[in-house]
Amino acid sequence: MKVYKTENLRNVCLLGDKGVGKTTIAEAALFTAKLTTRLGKVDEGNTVVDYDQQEIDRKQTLTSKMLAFEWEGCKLNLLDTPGYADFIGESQAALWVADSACIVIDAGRHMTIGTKKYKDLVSALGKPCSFFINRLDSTRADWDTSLSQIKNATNNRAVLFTYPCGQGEGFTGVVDVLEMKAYKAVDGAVAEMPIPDDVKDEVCALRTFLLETAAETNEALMNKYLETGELSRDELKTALSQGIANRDLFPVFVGSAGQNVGVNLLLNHVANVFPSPFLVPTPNCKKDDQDTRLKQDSSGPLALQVFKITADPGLGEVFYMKLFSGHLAAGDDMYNISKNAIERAGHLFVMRAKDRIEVPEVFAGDIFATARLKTVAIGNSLCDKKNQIQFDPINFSKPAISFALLVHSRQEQDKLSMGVSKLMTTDPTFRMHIDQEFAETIVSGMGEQHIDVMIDRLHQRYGVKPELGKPHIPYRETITKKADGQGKYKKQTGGHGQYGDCWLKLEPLPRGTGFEFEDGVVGGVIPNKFIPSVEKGVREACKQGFLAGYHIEDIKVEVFDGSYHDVDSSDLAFQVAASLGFKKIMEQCGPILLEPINNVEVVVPSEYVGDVTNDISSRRGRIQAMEHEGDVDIIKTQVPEAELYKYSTSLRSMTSGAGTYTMEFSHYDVVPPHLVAKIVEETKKEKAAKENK
Ligand SMILES: Nc1nc2c(ncn2[C@@H]2O[C@H](COP(=O)(O)OP(=O)(O)OP(=O)(O)O)[C@@H](O)[C@H]2O)c(=O)[nH]1
Ligand SMILES: [Mg+2]
Repeated sequence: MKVYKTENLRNVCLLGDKGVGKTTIAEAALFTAKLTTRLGKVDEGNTVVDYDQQEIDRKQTLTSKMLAFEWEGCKLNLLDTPGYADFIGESQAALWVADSACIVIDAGRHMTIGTKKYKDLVSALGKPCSFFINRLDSTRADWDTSLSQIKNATNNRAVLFTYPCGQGEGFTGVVDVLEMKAYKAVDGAVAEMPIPDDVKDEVCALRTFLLETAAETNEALMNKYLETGELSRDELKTALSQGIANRDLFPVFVGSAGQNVGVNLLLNHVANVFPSPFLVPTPNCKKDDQDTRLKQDSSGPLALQVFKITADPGLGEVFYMKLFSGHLAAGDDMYNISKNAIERAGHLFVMRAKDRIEVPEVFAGDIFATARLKTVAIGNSLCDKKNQIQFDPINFSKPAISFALLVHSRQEQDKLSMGVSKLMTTDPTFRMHIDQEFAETIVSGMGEQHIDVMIDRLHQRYGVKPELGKPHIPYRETITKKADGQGKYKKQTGGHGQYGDCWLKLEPLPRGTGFEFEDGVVGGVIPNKFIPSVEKGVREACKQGFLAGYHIEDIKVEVFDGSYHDVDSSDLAFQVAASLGFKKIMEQCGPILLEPINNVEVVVPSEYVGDVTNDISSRRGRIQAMEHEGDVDIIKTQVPEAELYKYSTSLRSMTSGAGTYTMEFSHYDVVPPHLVAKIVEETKKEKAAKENK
């Protein structure tokens, strides 16, 4: 492949709801560019793009793919992404480095809530955006409805660049509005055909509208258009590119990727009209302590950002980067500002799904991959050490669901820890931590399907298959009443005996205080050296719990009296005495169970508010506030953590995938009495099962 300069690069990210045909478009693009000899089908598991076995088995895209190919004098980097919400991190990273998005819509389903979410992602980054209304051949196709919804979503700035000839069973082809040429598919290959009479008038009117739109971008162009009624190709191209780059214009394409109709025209316009990286500024970065956005220009300073890491059986880790500014040749040094380390760019590759094509150099705006880097993580910025530029971190959604991973041996645990940390380097939406209290490995991800895919990967790549469990709820215990009493430990077993005796007073403290210990002993009835032993015994007993084995908190313990023996008293004897006494006194202190309560903020389209709030109530949640913003509602609520297991899945099914939520720990509160017995019993059963293992 030739080396391409900035003006001839086009980085387009295909986004859209699951199953709308993104991968089929990418596949049709490769076939049209004669890089494959047949049109791959997702259903038949023979696509170049969804090459991973997990993708073939599930018939869906799981990770973003970069597809570099040459078209009309340009290098197109198409980025195919997964549509299923669990894998949104892949879409977020791909969009970050793209210079425009193409949102794919199913002409039978229109702007679904999932589609709107992707549209919002593009708007939030201020990137140029186009649409492809796909599946025009399907019986449910109604492209007019799709188009009017797109117009609504873009403040009426969406314009058809291609026009369909019929739809459903009557779908025969697509017309290029600018070129006034029509195309159909013959055995999957693109063939020209005459423009059908019944669409001619409409296409002419659209062409005039496009010319007027282009002419309106500047006065000289408008004057020329008014005088001659035409614009040159270059004038049209420049004006439309600028309009798209400024988000004044949202091109809309139509077609059937399944039949390979309309994809060639999308590629033509991407090459000829879509903005080159020159017209699209970089993400925000810090340069000389100032926030700025750079021009994507090869004569600018070296500035790269890593957006994706994959594991390759031959190469090890493969690092995908965008060269946002400057020029990079194989063998050049790069300074990883995020890690303060120099890295060398060895071989540079342009990627086409899993195929690597080596190139000697890359220019600003290009996306490429390299290997054998030592310090680089997703989001890291690389630059010249003497001219430091650090990009903002890539916006990834926060994990929404957690599970415990259970294995049965030390050896499996080692494999698990290693596998999970490797997977974490390739997926920033997959996290792990060890819960010290229960000695559990807890993983978090975007949803059940995400976790399921990760478990499969752990099995396939690292040979460990953990079971998924519900993470333990870190309940706590506390007391409601004051009480005091004696703890005494006396043992005479011939020779040296054991003697410890202490009087303890227990009293409740305000929620969140923790543990306090007071030495109220006077007159040396317990020698000073044994007071820490009493405290240690009490603390140990607090850890062991009283009702159900959970930590006892928000309690004050005072040792106020006792006795000792010159020979038999020891550190251990006082620890045991304190612990025994503590447990005895607890019975009179009205012990209760506390549970963690989380602040949960749910964002849903207004039509689902009723269902979501009812569901929150059934989860013992308390609504704190409701806010209305545009067509969504924000519900602020507090819900016990125990009721939030798999909440992301329920919320998604309740809201057709549109609802999102964030949560964080708020405080501990009393478990309602009718639930205590059940929790105590479950905990005891679990303990017994653990001991029997
Ligand atoms: N009839 C018809 N079917 C299509 C068309 N495009 C795609 N399909 C089918 O729709 C299904 C989903 O297509 P994909 O290309 O996998 O969709 P996707 O958007 O990549 O899906 P995800 O990767 O899950 O987000 C497959 O069965 C395709 O064969 C089309 O133009 N017409
Ligand atoms: Mg796909």
